[in-house]
Amino acid sequence: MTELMVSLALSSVVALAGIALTTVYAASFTDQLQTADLQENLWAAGDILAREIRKAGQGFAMCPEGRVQYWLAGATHSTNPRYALPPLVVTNNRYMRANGTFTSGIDADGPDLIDLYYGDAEQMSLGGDASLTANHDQANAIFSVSDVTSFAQRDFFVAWDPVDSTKRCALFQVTSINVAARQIFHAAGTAFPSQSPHNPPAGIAMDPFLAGASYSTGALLTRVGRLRRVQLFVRDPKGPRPQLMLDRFDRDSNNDGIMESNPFPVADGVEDLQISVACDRNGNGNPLDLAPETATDAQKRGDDFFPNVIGDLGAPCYDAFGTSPTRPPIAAVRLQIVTRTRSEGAARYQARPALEDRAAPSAGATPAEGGVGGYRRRVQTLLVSMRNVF
Ligand SMILES: [Ca+2]
Ligand SMILES: [Ca+2]
Ligand SMILES: [Ca+2]
Ligand SMILES: [Ca+2]
Repeated sequence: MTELMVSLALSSVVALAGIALTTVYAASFTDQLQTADLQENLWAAGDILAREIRKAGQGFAMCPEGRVQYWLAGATHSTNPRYALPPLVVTNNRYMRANGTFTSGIDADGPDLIDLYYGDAEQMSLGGDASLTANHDQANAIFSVSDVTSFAQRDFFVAWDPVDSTKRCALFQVTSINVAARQIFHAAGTAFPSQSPHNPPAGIAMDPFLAGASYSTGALLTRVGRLRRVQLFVRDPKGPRPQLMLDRFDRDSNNDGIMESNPFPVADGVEDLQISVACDRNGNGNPLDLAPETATDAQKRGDDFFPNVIGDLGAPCYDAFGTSPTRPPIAAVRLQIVTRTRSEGAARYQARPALEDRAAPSAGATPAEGGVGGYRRRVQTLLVSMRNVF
């Protein structure tokens, strides 16, 4: 009997020890996994963002300051000639809620969203330039060129004049090709693809980006291929499962030539994405005047980065549809990314840090909202210079 009790007691001790050991081991293993995820998600998010941002403006580098006039589908004749395609557009405080809808954009406490526009590199490498053999027939939407073999219906292309710098770049979409006559058509309208919503109606003056009515013999058409729009943003930043999302706008379900949203997650645990852009806004010739860490808010309001402090001075760069073409182009983008662990551990960690123009969470914030709690966090800062914009 005594032997049995001793034996039972011993096996209980052994079993308990086994359970305790397993629990400790599991906690440590989960902790290691979460820490690895935290770092991997941070690298993944930074890598994807930097790679996409470097592509912004690809295909338009020959245009003065990377600017190309673009007919924004649905806009009116009076406003449209003022549009140029911005390689990069940052929307401050805009993110996707857990239910898939977006904040209004005036939320004063959230991650930022970025839109990028560029030509598809693979497509571009297939073809070179074609030069005009006659003046642009704008009334009939015809470009007569030396060679049409590298162009295809639906391709985007840039018209520009390497000799006459007063004639800026403009973006068109091929609606049909007459191979025998070597003519490229750019009909405007909504019957895609025989008409394109991205083409200006015939007879529209392209000022202020074109000083003259249109392009003359000798001007060039450069093939862009597919026009890409890529959007990156955070989903559910204050909820249980924050993620970095990417949208390629690569779906056209109703075949109207206007690409539709189709977002998917690219990195887990991304809780904040703060973006500020720089151009030579203070006019000293240096597009990257950085405020030092010790700078006051007033000094950061005067530096080249925007918006890197609460109440920063108004958008100074060429950074959105319809902004003045006299504004300097964006020279660099600064990204600040925060990742957090998937679940809360027993230990208590610091709150989400204040970054750029986003303040630290308020004292009453829950751990998921960024407050003090069991989520571990990591921060990365990246400075990406623009490769295709001058
Ligand atoms: Ca911001
Ligand atoms: Ca569509
Ligand atoms: Ca400067
Ligand atoms: Ca600033």
